[in-house]
Amino acid sequence: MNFTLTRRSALQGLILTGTQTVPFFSAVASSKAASLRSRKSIDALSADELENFMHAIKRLKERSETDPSVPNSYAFYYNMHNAGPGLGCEHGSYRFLAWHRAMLFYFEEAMRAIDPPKTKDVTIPYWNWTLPPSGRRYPVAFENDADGLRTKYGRTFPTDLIQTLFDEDRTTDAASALYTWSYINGVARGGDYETFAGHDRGKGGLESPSHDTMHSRYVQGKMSADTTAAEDPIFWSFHTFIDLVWWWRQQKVIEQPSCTDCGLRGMPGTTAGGIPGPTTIAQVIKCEEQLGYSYEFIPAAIVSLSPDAGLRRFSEELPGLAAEALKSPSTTLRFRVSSPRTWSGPQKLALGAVRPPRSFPYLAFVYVHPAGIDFKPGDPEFRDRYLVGHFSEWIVAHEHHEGSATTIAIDPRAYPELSASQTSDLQVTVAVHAATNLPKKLPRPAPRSPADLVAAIRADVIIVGPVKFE
Ligand SMILES: [Cu+2]
Repeated sequence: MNFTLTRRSALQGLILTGTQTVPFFSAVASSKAASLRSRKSIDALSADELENFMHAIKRLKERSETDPSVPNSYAFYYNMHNAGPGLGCEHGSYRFLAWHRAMLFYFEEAMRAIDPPKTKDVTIPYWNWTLPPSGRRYPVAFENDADGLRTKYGRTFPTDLIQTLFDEDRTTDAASALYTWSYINGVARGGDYETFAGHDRGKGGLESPSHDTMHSRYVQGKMSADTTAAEDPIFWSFHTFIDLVWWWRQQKVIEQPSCTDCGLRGMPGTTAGGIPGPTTIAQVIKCEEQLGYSYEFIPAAIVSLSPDAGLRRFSEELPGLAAEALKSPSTTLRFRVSSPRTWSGPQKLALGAVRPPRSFPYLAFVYVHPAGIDFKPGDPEFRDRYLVGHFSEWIVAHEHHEGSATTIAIDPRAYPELSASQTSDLQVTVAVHAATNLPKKLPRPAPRSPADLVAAIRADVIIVGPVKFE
């Protein structure tokens, strides 16, 4: 066993072996053939597995009830994430996926250690938020719904356990999934590592828009801001699915970020069970070999990777998202752009300096239409023809506030109306929709009307041009 890996030997290992990783959890790795732990969908758990998971969360919560600073309690772990600028979670960089993978590992270890033997085999179940929910809006296990649970899992659960997974600040309206697996799979398996996972200048394609949108628009409440998100117990299952998507990409390609400082801040270094835990990115690259877990996962659909995959329009790819956003206050930002000289191949539309706001999360849709055509987002035909993409932000109290360019790829073959238009002037209309159900601790109320939103945008500055085809 080698738990005293030095940075030097880790680096040498990386240099010598290229994309291979340094074995870290030798103890875990050596016994993995016998006991590789498995993370399952929360909807696929047996009644006993669900009860043990609920029980572990409940006991962790009880431990922090009188003193939130007690080590290895529920508050201890949510504070690892929610600690605020410069301290807690990593967002907006190549550390995003690795940091959250490490945090989930520590949390899972804490659940297993809290009350064995009942909790000794618990793993964090994931919430596959690309599937229609088993409850009204979430997996039924998170909905404080005794009848729904009995129907799904075949028996009753104690009321206090059911309530353990619920958070009353969440939005609870019935809804279907916003993102399809086809879309997430495209994000996971297309592009290079930086495009997928993030880089030193900002977010990758998994973090934004889908991760951000799910935090602030789908779940809302405490999940809308990085300083409160992990208090909501759905956070752990939500992020375990993010981790699964990275793992899914890794079934095809194993990569490491090219960082010089690969440390992960705030990691305790020792798990609740007393074994060494990861503190660097290099220690969390391979789930099975380094951390001892894998995923039980079957994609929702066999996803075609044919060259025609890029032909889908936004409205076909994410049909629910655009329709859902129309329900909340919105305002538009307009930009004139010159049409590309030729539409002979895919085009990139670059939106300059898209900044995270400080006081409210938003979801924004980008339309490109001939200047003479009215903007009609409520008209499905208009959306189908001219809606080309989206971006979103939740509330992140972090250092990264300079803004970065967001580029949206447009395949002209999917938008014949656009490439056939004779005009050399195009209108880019960005419809900004504010999320409304925000954490109670925020200083300013959420925008509730388009006028509030305009004021909030002025105060916060979301987008500064230029907007142009590249
Ligand atoms: Cu998150």
